Amino acid sequence: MFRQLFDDDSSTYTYLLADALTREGVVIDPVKEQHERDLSVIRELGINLKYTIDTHVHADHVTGSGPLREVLGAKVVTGAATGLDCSDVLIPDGQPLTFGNEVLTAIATPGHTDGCTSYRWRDRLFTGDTLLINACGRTDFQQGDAGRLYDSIQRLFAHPDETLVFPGHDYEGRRVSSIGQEKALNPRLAGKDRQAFIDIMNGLDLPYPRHIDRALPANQTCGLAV
Ligand SMILES: N[C@@H](CCC(=O)N[C@@H](CS)C(=O)NCC(=O)O)C(=O)O
Ligand SMILES: [Fe+2]
Repeated sequence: MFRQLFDDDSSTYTYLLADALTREGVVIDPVKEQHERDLSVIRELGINLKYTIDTHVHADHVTGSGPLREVLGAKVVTGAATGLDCSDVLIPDGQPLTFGNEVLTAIATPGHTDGCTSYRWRDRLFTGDTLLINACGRTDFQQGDAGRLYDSIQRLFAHPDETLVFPGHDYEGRRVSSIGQEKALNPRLAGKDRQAFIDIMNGLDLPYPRHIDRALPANQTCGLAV
């Protein structure tokens, strides 16, 4: 079972994955403001939520993970390098997470933040903000490091071209891409070497995220205190 949900305010994608036989499932990157929506989808599909996973400590919205743990008893999963006290599972690179007969595998992909983690499930990758469609997460705050991000994206690019890419955000309504498409078309990466990528990232000059001052402290407690 698979659903891609969207938060309009932060342009965040939330993913719900479940094993159709056992109904055990996981959610990736829930948004606190969408808590009631997420609960109703989970209940409508009869999913027993085992894990709520944050691909990283978000700067642009408050996570819904803590609230989902409170109501449903799911365990909160974040990348080992986040070091978050509120996390139940600090997942290292390569570690599998099982739900029913399904397996999701963590891939440490630092660069946008140092704790960023992507996940592979079947034919698809959930890339968080490491790899966005025709773009990637910024590297100008939260321990951002363009060189590390380039190296992490190369690990994602090592997957077969037909692997689907489900990003953490899209600001232009695109929902899914593939490794082959991003290799060929992503303007920051296609035909660019590591130094060219670093130069592009260091020259982006993006505006300060609207919700960062409230999101970062709230996400240190997995979204429970705002
Ligand atoms: N305009 C948005 C921007 C948020 C933002 O900076 N998002 C981060 C991800 S947490 C990013 O990397 N965005 C990439 C981009 O804007 O190109 C806001 O203010 O919330
Ligand atoms: Fe982010």
